[in-house]
Amino acid sequence: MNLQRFPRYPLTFGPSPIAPLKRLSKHLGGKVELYAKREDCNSGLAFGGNKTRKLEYLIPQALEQGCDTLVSIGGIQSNQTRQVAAVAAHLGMQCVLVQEDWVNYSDAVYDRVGNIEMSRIMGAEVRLDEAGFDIGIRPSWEQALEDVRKRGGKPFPIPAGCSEHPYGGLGFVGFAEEVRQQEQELGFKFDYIVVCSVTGSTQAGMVVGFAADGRARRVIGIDASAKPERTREQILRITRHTAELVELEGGIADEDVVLDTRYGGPEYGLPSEGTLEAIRLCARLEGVLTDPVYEGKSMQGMIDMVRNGEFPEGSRVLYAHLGGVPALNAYSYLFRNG
Ligand code: 1AC
Repeated sequence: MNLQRFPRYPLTFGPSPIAPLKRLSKHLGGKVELYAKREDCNSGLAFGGNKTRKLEYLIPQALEQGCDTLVSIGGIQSNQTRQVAAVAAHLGMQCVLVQEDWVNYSDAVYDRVGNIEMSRIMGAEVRLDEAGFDIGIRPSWEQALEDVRKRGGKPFPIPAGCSEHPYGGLGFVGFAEEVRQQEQELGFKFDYIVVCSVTGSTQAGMVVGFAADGRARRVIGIDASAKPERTREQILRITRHTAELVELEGGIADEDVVLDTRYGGPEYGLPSEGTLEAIRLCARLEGVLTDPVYEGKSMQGMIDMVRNGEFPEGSRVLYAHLGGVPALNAYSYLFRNG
């Protein structure tokens, strides 16, 4: 596998920490050891997160092409757009963000707090758009690119979640390599890796990265799109493309993409009672916060699988915390009583 040939612009602190979730593991019966890899603490740029790791492989292209404006898209409480805004500010670039109406939810200040608030503070031009949830390429985003060109700028296109960008999967190939190094220091290997999936490139990169040591199917994606067929198709496509880019030996089979569809509902961006219970449980036992859109759903999935005995006794499970927490403020009503 050859990731090294791709230039990387450092935006993260370095390897993100791996911390045991001791009290949660004990609470769930102590037969499975849970750990978290903290992508939510991976950078000093507006709290970082999984997109910051991905952007490390996109930004060299933006710089090489002489682009002056990063243009991206997501929902109103998108983590992607917040991280793109932070990177643009950090590099002295302009930023245009399309924020579509992906979530059927409106806390009083849903479009003013959390991620979108931070993007505005960091100077991004934020465009609200009424279109609903869709992880594909969107006319609103293409229009934003065109508008930047018309006003004489040079846009660099960054699709939702970085996922449809040809290099969108590379960052999480690097994640797997980083985990392998950390495993050497820890003296053991993880049996499973649990990750939230919506637009697909986080899981795709991991599948490629862990395929290199035979663990592709140990990457358990938890769908949070509530449209899992589309998400699965996109993960598989990005996985195959990324595998080719890094010259992974052995290729990728359909079965290498494992996507659990039990926890994504009721809709993208809306938590179930089970999601809320998982968020509170992890927060109260570990002081680790998750959110109703992304990591609350993967936390719910992991907890449920431990409770159901779906991980063999003695397994070590690595939960990838991707950094969705800034959206929490936008869901304050759900937590008004804790
Ligand atoms: C859905 C890509 C996504 C975001 O933050 O906008 N994770």
